[in-house]
Amino acid sequence: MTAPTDNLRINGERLWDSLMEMAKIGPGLRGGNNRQTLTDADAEGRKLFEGWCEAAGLTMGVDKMGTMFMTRPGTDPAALPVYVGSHLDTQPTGGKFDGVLGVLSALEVVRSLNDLGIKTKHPIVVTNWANEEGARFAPAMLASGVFAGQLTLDYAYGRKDPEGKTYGEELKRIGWVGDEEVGARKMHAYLEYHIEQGPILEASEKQIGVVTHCQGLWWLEVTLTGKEAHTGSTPMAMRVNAGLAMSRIIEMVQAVAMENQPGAVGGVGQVFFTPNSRNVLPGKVVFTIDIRSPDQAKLDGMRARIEEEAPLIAAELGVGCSIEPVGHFDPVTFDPTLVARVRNAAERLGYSHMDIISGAGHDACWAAKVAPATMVMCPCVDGLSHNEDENITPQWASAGADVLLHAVLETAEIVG
Ligand code: HGY
Ligand code: MN
Ligand code: MN
Repeated sequence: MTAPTDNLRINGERLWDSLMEMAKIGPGLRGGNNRQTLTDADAEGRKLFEGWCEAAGLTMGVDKMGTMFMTRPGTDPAALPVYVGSHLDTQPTGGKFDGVLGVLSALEVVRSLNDLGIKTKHPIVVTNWANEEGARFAPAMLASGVFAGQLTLDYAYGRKDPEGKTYGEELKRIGWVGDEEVGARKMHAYLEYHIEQGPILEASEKQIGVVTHCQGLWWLEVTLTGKEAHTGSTPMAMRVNAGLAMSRIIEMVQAVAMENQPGAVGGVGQVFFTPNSRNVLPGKVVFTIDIRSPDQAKLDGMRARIEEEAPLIAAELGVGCSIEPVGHFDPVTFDPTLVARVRNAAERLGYSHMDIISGAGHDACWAAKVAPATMVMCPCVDGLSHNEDENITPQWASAGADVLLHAVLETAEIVG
């Protein structure tokens, strides 16, 4: 494959304008976004994206999970497409760039190829994966997980949000149930551009992250059964305190993650108390433990320790405990050929770069199961993400999109 020459760049201003335009949809309370999957805001963002893709001459396909595939034809109709994308859905207090940068940079790659009149042998498919975040419907990367054959469509359709609405119902309600079988599409390769969501690139003063691996993850949903009782008149010795059990289990998760340093993380981001009344001890506490590591043995060892110790901690307080895995993927090694193309592109374009392991999960992790896949990363301010203050500079955004352009072109093969 011949590499493009170093003067090929995307239109950074147009990319930034599109990012700011999309950020107006599903605004958060502090300048970020709340465009959760399958909400009306998500539907509005999808329509904006669809219009932009139509204007760029792309044809749309949608699968039964609601993932959007926008195709730029190649010169060889028999050649499998190069897929380039990420996700437009956000966390409830998300930033403007997590996922969105990858989808709109993929669109910018196509817009730039149109401007430059460049044709490629392989088609290019700009992709917006449904429900990457897993904030409303667990697990994360749900649609790409079904696409990669790791999860079934029925399982995905049945996933419920905290209000008890199912994925299937909500996808139908917003009118985005596609007709394509999920996973029927075959990929020549998959590339994803994403903000790092951590502090490494900024601290190292590098413009580009050459992503070689992604750490693995377990989401363990813990249900603790205590006894509803009056917080005032119930003597301490009589309490069956599920809230106390939860706090001790979270302390244990912290200790297990710290014992597995370096290269392990563990924590809890979501808790539900029932009845969640200030003066009632909870009868039920449900929370999800999120543990991750790039090291398979550490990841599985942490899960085993937590599954063994949590019930013992609960039992000491007379609290019932059940644990259900609700999300998982093993550590991922991205395709060395594609990784080298990203690294060479950064070098050719004169951007500082370093190899990096992704701390966050991405749709690329599941795409890597069915095709050669890799990622490009840019820094983010203070390493902050999943926070409305998430921020990047236009220069960072453009540098990564330039690298994406080059890696995509080398993979899709310039013709003529
Ligand atoms: O959880 C993750 O790593 C991703 O943000 N969905
Ligand atoms: Mn993301
Ligand atoms: Mn995210």
